[in-house]
Amino acid sequence: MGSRSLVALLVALCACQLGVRAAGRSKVNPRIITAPQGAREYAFPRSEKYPVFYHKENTSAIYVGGEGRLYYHDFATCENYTVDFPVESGGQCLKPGSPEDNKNFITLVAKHGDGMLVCGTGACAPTCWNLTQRQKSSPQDGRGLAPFTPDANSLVVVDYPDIYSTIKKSQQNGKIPRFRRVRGGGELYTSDTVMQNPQFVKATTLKHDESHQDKIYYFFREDNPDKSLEAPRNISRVAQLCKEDKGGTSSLSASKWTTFLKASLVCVDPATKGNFNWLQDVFFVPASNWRDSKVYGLFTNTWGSSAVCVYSFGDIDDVFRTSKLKGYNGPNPEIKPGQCVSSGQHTPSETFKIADSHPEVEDRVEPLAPTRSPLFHNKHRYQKIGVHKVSVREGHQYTVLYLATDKGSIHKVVELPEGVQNIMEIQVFPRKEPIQSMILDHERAMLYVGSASRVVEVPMAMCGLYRNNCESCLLARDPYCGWAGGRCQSVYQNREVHQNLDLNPWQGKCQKGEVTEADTYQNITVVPFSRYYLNCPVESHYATYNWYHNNTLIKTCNNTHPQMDCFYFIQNVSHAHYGHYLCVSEEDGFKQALVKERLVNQLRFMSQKGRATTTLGSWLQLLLVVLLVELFH
Ligand SMILES: *[C@@H]1O[C@H](CO)[C@@H](O)[C@H](O)[C@H]1NC(C)=O
Ligand SMILES: *[C@@H]1O[C@H](CO)[C@@H](O)[C@H](O)[C@H]1NC(C)=O
Ligand SMILES: *[C@@H]1O[C@H](CO)[C@@H](O)[C@H](O)[C@H]1NC(C)=O
Ligand SMILES: *[C@@H]1O[C@H](CO)[C@@H](O)[C@H](O)[C@H]1NC(C)=O
Ligand SMILES: *[C@@H]1O[C@H](CO)[C@@H](O)[C@H](O)[C@H]1NC(C)=O
Ligand SMILES: *[C@@H]1O[C@H](CO)[C@@H](O)[C@H](O)[C@H]1NC(C)=O
Ligand SMILES: *[C@@H]1O[C@H](CO)[C@@H](O)[C@H](O)[C@H]1NC(C)=O
Ligand SMILES: CC(=O)N[C@H]1CO[C@H](CO)[C@@H](O)[C@@H]1O
Repeated sequence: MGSRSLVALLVALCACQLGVRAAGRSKVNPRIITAPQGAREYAFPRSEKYPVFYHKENTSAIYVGGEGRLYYHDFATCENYTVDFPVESGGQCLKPGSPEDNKNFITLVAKHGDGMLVCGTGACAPTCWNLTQRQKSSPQDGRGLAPFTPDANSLVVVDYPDIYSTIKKSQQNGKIPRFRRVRGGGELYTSDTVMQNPQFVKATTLKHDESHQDKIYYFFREDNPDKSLEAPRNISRVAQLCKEDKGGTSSLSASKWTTFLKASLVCVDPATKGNFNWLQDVFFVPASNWRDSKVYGLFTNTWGSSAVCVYSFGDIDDVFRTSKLKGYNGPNPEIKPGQCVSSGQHTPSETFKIADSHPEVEDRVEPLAPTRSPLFHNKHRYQKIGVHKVSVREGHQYTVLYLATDKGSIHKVVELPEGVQNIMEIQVFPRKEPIQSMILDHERAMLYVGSASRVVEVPMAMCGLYRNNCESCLLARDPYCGWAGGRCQSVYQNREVHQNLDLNPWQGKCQKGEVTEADTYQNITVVPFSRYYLNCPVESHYATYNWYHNNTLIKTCNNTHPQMDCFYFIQNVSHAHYGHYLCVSEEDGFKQALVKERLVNQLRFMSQKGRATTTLGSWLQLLLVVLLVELFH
């Protein structure tokens, strides 16, 4: 940690001793943020190989499940404690191979009723505990809720009192993965023939208009039954189940879901026909009408590019309700496959038989109308997605995507009227540690980002980065920030800030009367008929630098040489040359005002302020420029 970061420690409100990498160092070009402003860090006492994270919305605390131990840390109050969860009964590993088998890795920390549910591998004897007020209950059998050894393909959804899980209940290998209801309204599982080698991504429950229509949706990848060479090997899917499913009526089907259907998810770029077939992560965005609830799907392709496709649950429901079943040409029974029956009823066995042998619908789920194409795609290999809605003045709402890269950083991508814009890269961890978890607190506008060694709480609004510079504040097009009272403020502090999120040009907004900005332009007096140059420091080869005079573009520097700054020469200063000059850098859509100079006519200015004419320093600079120009010719 550099000395400047140490200074920043003093700024932190909370006196937690452990490293708070806050505020302070902001690079000159804050497109890449290495020390997120206002971020707070909690480093675990020891590093954890398979950490799991739980954060309750609108609190400032995080729970971390590690090996045999649960950590609790409150970023606001510094309250912290640990609860030990040792292996209870010596373990039951059949083939104790790796020493890891003899440990209790916590794999689930979730809210359940009034308390918490904590489950772990228990050395091949999955075990759960209730945790209330730091007190753990006696251990319970956790089979189906925790795996026997840490397993990446396990998904558990707690929708109290129901719990759904994809974790196998027996230690024997070779079991086909299933999606189960393991707690609540009776145990059910998926037929072994309805999915081919599934890899589960995420699941959610969704309330429909009537409670017997409530559904569970889960997203997964599976092997493509089409084995032709040009077909992708993996296929991304959404599956539906009725929450009130009671299983079949025969002894063979009594414990099987009878309302399972699956559909393919399409995410294809229409311009290149590029197919993003590998579903990496999803994020659910609820709406007051369930049909408008959305799922943001993050897809990658074999070349390591990513795309985000957005689907509505209304469209997903339409596909399941109206599509033909793939390969089924017989008549439809009265209760159609996938249809939820009234509370307390069973799906007729005729319906179940058809659905069980034809679990896939023919129609595919396409992204939102009207474009039915990806929201965007780019060359990064993203791992996780989070979506936050930020409300700004006049009731407008903007959608901000947080995308975790495979290099320990997070991209902040804003949906703007003309398309998405990547406005910031936040390097969360000092040594590019992989991001294991990214949790959003929508209410408090915070991100909780976890690695194997720490959790960092990062505010979504980091407006101080824009250096209290009106142009930078507006140019950034960060919906969390705006200009008011001479400062770049967060919309959570002041809803009435000025922003630049619509399609209107930003030029001039900073001089408008209502924007009470201290005139931060540096006044420079220049003699008429003299030579003058304006110098904009080049901070990045990849950036483009633009000089504006009275809000009109006058010069662009591209592919800039690192030693060669972006100059603008005025051979012979005339009246038209006076006024406001602004240099703006732009990199990956991130714009920032770097130099602001106001050229004033010496004679007039002297009479007003009596300030000195062009200083010796600027004459020396000019000399240097002339020399440099000569050198490079
Ligand atoms: C944990 O809490 C104690 C007080 O209970 C405090 O002294 C300590 O600094 C806290 N540790 C962290 C890492 O915040
Ligand atoms: C979040 O917490 C704050 C303070 O504890 C409270 O005032 C607010 O109502 C809470 N918001 C929600 C949506 O629960
Ligand atoms: C744990 O909590 C759940 C729900 O709150 C309850 O049903 C269960 O009986 C509890 N188990 C123990 C052992 O306390
Ligand atoms: C530059 O001059 C203008 C007009 O005289 C004045 O309002 C402004 O404060 C000056 N700016 C600086 C940075 O001194
Ligand atoms: C600058 O412009 C003025 C008027 O246009 C002209 O008289 C003068 O010779 C010019 N000076 C130089 C150095 O070109
Ligand atoms: C600068 O580069 C951008 C992107 O490479 C290009 O669109 C633009 O036309 C270039 N401008 C100039 C003046 O070369
Ligand atoms: C720019 O503005 C200054 C002062 O507002 C004025 O003197 C000058 O003529 C303007 N120049 C152009 C090209 O608009
Ligand atoms: C990207 C990709 O092709 N991933 C998987 C597709 O499915 C096969 C077989 O299940 C896996 O081996 C690949 O890793």
